[in-house]
Amino acid sequence: MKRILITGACGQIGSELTSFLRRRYGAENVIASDIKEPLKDTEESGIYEILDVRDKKTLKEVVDKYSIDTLFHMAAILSANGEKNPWLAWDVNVNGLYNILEIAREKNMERVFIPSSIAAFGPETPRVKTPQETVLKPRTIYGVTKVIVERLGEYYFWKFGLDVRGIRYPGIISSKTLPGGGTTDYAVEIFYEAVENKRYTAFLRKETRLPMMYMPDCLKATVMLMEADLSKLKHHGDFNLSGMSFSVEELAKEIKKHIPEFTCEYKPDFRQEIADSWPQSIDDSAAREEWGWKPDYDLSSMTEDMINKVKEKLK
Ligand code: NAD
Ligand code: AKB
Repeated sequence: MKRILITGACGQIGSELTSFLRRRYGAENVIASDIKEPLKDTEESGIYEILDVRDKKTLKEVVDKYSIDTLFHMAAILSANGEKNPWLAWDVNVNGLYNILEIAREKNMERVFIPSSIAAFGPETPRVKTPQETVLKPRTIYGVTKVIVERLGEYYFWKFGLDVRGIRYPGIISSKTLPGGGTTDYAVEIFYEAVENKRYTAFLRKETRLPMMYMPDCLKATVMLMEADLSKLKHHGDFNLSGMSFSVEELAKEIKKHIPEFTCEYKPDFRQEIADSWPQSIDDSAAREEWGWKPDYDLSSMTEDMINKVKEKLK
């Protein structure tokens, strides 16, 4: 992993991953890209390229210009936005993915990271402690594209020897960049509203329980998997990963411990059906056995840190 290109570097995960990888591997070795104009600190801390992953020609030019040998492909359309525009979700998540895999194959790249999601599961999947090997019959276009990510990545591994790795991320909670149109976004929005207005209206029912993870654990897991010894991996692009699991009401109660005046209302919208088709908790024993995964944050430590960070940000 000498020269890294990140796609989707302005997103919720991409923005923090860029800083994390620049600190770890050297700013000059981590090129950030996105379809958007750069975030201020992403541009100031290293090289930035405007890049649409559906445009294979420009992707190839950027890869050649910086002699890229490793890709972190974070560009995607998430679940809620995907249901509003399934055609765009297919175009970015599948045609973009194909360009990434083809360029990585053509350039004989060392390693490629492509995230999957708990959205790869569906209503027929066991919802509690969802096993590593199970039914993948998602009902969202986003979930369908994530199954394609997993299966096509695995195909390139076996057919062409391309070292493709990936994690089925749970909902990611973070304070730097707002989430980009998913179903788990409530678990970030609630902190901003609690700190600013002491009230929040959730778009999911209070008993809705989903698997979640705090950003420091997400970054740690991503790098741990990318640095893992390939010979120890039995899985490649589809690792289950668990951080914590809570209902909307449990999160609201935890926030109330820090902000006693906080109240939460529940007005479910179209995202409820998506959440109801996803797991409530995840069995990540394969990640623990194959690359030593263990999270640092639980509901209580994440909540305390998020409140402090959001308060600082909104000062
Ligand atoms: P995000 O929506 O916050 O960011 C995605 C970025 O991709 C955006 O900055 C957007 O501008 C960019 N993008 C969109 N179309 C593009 C295109 N055509 N070309 C280049 N860039 C484009 O998403 P995120 O939360 O940072 O997610 C990153 C990855 O992790 C995605 O694959 C997502 O599916 C996966 N994931 C995220 C979560 C989560 O909770 N955040 C959970 C599971 C999986
Ligand atoms: C979403 O809600 O779409 C994402 C995800 C879990 O993949 N956060």
